Amino acid sequence: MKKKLIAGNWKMNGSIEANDRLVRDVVGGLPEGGCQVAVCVPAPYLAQVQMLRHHSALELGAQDVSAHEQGAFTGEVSALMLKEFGVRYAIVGHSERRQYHGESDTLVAEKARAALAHGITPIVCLGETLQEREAGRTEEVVKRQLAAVIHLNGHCISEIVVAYEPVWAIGTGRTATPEQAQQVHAVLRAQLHAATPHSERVHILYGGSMNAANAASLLAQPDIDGGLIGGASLKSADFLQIISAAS
Ligand code: 3PY
Repeated sequence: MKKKLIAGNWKMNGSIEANDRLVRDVVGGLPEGGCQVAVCVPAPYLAQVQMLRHHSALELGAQDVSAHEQGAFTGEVSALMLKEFGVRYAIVGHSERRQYHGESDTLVAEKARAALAHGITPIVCLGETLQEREAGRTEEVVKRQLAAVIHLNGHCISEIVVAYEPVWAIGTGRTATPEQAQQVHAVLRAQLHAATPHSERVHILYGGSMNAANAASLLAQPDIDGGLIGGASLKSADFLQIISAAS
């Protein structure tokens, strides 16, 4: 059975001083032989965290990646650049980027493709809004979002990580119940299964206010293979508690 994956999403938080303390505490508290662990940090801190994690099991992630290889794309960071900093994962399609930066399903799929082309595992985020859930459209929405990624990356779809993040549970303190989350994860697993014989390899993470108190019950669900952790990844004690629940 594959190990679970716990990835922290720091979002736009951190400072050189705070990162130093946080990463040292997390690295120092990682259980031996435990689950896979990563932190997805703001781009300016990649070099610092790459140095701090050195020789530990903590993996490094970015929070976005350009769909382009190089050139006149002011402000963008390419997969090749991330690779030079030892980046293993890149979040793509987080709802905050879909919502505030107008990222479409197609652009998210292109970003996943750019990451995969350089050996970076995209953590593809998808999820429905409250309005869509209340209209009974959850399944249709997440399947559409995943279908775009499968369409463009079908040949290596077993290399991605999927993160189901219901938009109504992001940064709100509201969490999907384990049963609600499992229901959607099972739909996504079935969709992956239809696309690749290696669907069991794909980690399907739950994200959206996963914390130290609710992690164990979410992680006990058969199709929840880990978590993408927002606020709780900024506190080493909470993050380590989630890691321990997944190990
Ligand atoms: C959250 O936990 O709110 C997240 O958005 C994780 O990506």
